[in-house]
Amino acid sequence: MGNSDVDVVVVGAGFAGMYLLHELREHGFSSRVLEAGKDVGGTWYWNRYPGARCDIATTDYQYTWDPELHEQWTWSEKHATQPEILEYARLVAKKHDLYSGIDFEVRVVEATWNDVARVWVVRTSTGETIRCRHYVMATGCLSVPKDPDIPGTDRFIGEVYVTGRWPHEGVDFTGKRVAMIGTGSSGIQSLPLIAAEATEVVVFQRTPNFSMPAFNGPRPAHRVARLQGDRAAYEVEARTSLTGVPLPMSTVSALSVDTETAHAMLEVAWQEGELLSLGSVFSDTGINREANDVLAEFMRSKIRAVVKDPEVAELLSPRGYAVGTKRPCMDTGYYETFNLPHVRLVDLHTQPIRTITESGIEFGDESKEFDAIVYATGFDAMTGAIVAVDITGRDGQTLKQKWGDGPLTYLGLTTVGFPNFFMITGPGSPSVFTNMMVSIEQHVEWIRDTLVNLRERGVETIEPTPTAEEGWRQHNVDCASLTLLTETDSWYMGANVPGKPRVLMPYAGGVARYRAVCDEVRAKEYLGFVLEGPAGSTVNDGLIREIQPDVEMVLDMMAQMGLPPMETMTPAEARAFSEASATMRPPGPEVGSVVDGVLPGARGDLNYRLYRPASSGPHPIVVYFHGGGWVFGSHVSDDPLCRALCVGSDTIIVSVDYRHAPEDRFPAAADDGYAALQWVASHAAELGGSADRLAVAGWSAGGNVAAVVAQMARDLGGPDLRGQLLLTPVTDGSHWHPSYDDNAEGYLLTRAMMQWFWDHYADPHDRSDPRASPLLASSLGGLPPAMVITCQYDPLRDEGDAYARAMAAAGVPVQHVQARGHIHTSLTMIDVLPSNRGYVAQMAAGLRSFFA
Ligand code: N01
Repeated sequence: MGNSDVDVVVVGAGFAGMYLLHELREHGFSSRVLEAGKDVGGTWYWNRYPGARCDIATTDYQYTWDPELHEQWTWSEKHATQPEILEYARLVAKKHDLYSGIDFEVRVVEATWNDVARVWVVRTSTGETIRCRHYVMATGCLSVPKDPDIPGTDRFIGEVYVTGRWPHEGVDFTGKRVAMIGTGSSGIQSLPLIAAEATEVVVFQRTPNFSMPAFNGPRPAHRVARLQGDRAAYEVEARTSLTGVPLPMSTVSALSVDTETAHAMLEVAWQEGELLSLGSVFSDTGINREANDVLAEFMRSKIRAVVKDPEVAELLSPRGYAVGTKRPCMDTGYYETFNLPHVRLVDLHTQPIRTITESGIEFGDESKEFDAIVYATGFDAMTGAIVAVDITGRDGQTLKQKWGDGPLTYLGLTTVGFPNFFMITGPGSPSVFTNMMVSIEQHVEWIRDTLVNLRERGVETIEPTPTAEEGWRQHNVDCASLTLLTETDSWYMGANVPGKPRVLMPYAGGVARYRAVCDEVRAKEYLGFVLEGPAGSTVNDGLIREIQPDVEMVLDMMAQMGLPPMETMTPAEARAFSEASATMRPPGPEVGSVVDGVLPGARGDLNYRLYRPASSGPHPIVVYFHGGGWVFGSHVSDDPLCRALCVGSDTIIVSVDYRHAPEDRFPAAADDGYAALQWVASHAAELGGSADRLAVAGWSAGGNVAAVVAQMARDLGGPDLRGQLLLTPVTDGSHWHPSYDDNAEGYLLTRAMMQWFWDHYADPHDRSDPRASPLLASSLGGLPPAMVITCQYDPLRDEGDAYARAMAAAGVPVQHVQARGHIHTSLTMIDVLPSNRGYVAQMAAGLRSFFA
């Protein structure tokens, strides 16, 4: 029995607990590691079913923290077997004397936070009580097999096996009639070997899974070569990848190539036999269902090619959910097994299990006797092992209570109400979406560095703030909503365990982004945490990621391009740059027809582009003004947005150009805008629309023009407008609102750039003219109904918000939409940012509402 008063208690001696023990010792922390099994290895200690292998290649599924291991250990195959991985774990434990720091066959019964002494009090199955400052659950994501939820499981008197708790001495199925329930990774890996021995196997399948052959053999040559060439670079690439395995990022949409080409590309990845390679052939199979269908159909064709009975092949073919939304599997001879005469597949949808009996299983209208039943029915994943221990935090709240509606964590590492409590690869971290070794090492190192940091500063407790935790939950939801993951009932969603809350538990934002977040939290002095010590408490409240994840990706890409700031360009350069950028974006949806024309402006002709819906007219007409700071842009520069608004609102959009600064300064844009509106009103019928259903719309400087034109129409005798749609409009050039400070350097539109626009457009004394600053009009009453959309990370946010509020105060019906996590440009990026779809739909609905 070890010391009963230590710095850290770690639960679990799998790869996470082992590495953490090593690091704690290296950094002078006393610790106890408690492990329920008899040896190290965690999941690889328990999961001994036949055929158990890791399906991440051995080039990647290994520790990187001890470089000597690469010399001292050589993996024999591409995909290591469970015994070999266990041997590796043992070697590491022996080499680093870890066994001496681990108590085996000890379970934690309860762990309770003592807020006075600021320690965790841990009671174990051996009756010992251990006090520790920090308590770490390194219990793994898939360690608690889910309870059997099939009627009659207790009745069966034959042999019963659970894949996740396989007998250490192995099982001989020779001459036996075996029932296998479950067709996830464990079932798929074990079936061929069980069938090789048994006289009869009946596989009970509820949902077929997507599986690809492992093509096991030597380690992947290209990875071995890279490791031998520059191991350090390879490891950095793994840590900054999406999944923890270096893979090229595709830029090719699965929908951009014909089926034959798509299948040829997928075939190359298929032959590689690597779990993550199929999903990285195309850029969009993880986010677009139609693109995913290309991959799904390819995988189904593979099943049909192997399984001889077409009916069985069809039953084995997953349908109705996207590839990757359930954990994909790797197999060796799984589908071939169904060609054997003694193997039968039972589809539980047509022949459900009625009950398990003393001697067999009653299903459909059949009753069959078995000698053994193998449950490959999965785990209470991610949270099961953590809440299995009775963990009580501050104020007597248990973790189980707190997580009643789903796990809540900050970074997947910590949770509010549970000071000095850490989880390794917990819910809210990338964990099971990744190469676990990479994720484990990152978590261990973050916890280690944090404990060292706290000790150096004399801090006794660390606990996240509710704001940070809620922000992290929201960010997880935002990341998940970009994917197809939440559409499927999977164990990722907790959907495999009856009664478990349906929440996507792992973080879907990827390894690189997650690592950057964790590093940033530390660099910002533990943003989102309360630190307490004898010297008092420091509350560093805040949110670590508020920008929509897809917007962030675009910002990262733009940053990598190292473009010069626009305000350092001449207007001509800015115009050329804007036009060149427009050629790279997706075109937007098809509309019924597009007509280009010319109309008279205040001082000469203006180009316009008319977008007509496919439906029959006459339609309402929206006169649209483009963005570009009054300096650049044109009647076609917001083309994708105009198309989306046309299709979504079933209205004609007439996108009108106006004269630009600095050649034509204030009030040229306003005058042209008003002239254009008058012309459209008087030519409505020939444009295919109705003059009595007119509205204006615009984005940014175009939103300014639209707002000004609406005021001019009110004041100068029409035409009557039914509405105004103002997307992140400029409404007040007279002073910088606080959102200029919040987003000064920020997010494509900066304070400096706005300064540049204003300087080109209007003299300072003109900027308080309502034709430049509609917010400053003496009255806002009598304006048409408005929809104003502002974005959280936009210097123009506050003036847009102010305009919406001021119009509402003046009695104008206003729909005010504040786009969370968005930047000035992001709602115009049609078909680039999935997170803007809802807002674009809202804008279209706003237009429809004007004409309802
Ligand atoms: O468990 P699973 P697993 N009646 O949950 C079915 C990792 N792992 O142990 O899909 C009938 O995937 C269930 O059906 P359905 C890996 O991350 C890794 O196989 O819920 N059937 C499903 O078919 C993996 O994803 C490796 O409709 C029932 C199966 O049982 C995770 O562990 C190897 C049922 C369970 O599949 C879990 O894999 C093994 C019921 N009442 C595991 N309840 C490698 O790295 C459940 N099922 C190689």
